Amino acid sequence: MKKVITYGTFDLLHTGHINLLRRAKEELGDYVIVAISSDEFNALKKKEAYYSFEQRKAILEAVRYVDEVIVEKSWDQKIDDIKKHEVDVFVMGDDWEGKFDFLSEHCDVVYLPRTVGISTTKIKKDLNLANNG
Ligand code: C2G
Repeated sequence: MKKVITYGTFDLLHTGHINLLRRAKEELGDYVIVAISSDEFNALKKKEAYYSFEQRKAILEAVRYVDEVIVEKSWDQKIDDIKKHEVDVFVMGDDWEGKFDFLSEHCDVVYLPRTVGISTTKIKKDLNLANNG
């Protein structure tokens, strides 16, 4: 079994997230683990998620491409996660290109093109405009 892991907040789940998860499952391996940022870690990332960790976890667990959801609590847990879960491939969108190359000692590191034109920030902005004219 080829295991893939990815990390993120995954708030207001959208097709950009889904495209990454689908490619992880269909192209990179056959078991996909998603490490979802806790609410506390989001604060460290200066990100405020609309959905709580529990809600984001429940949503991701319902995605057909996701086999397991774990929590991301810090920047420093990736190597331990890779070892503990016997991960073969680490994947992120290419907005992170190069940032996690140090993991290549432990597993393959893949950066996939981000889906253009969609983001949680854009969704919030568009909704705000729609509501406030
Ligand atoms: N993504 C994408 N296309 C988009 C938007 C997001 O491919 N249009 C990808 C990102 O590149 C990332 C994943 O979806 O790989 C999750 O995105 P975020 O929730 O924004 O993740 P981020 O806040 O960047 O957290 O330790 C790593 C961090 O937790 C990453």
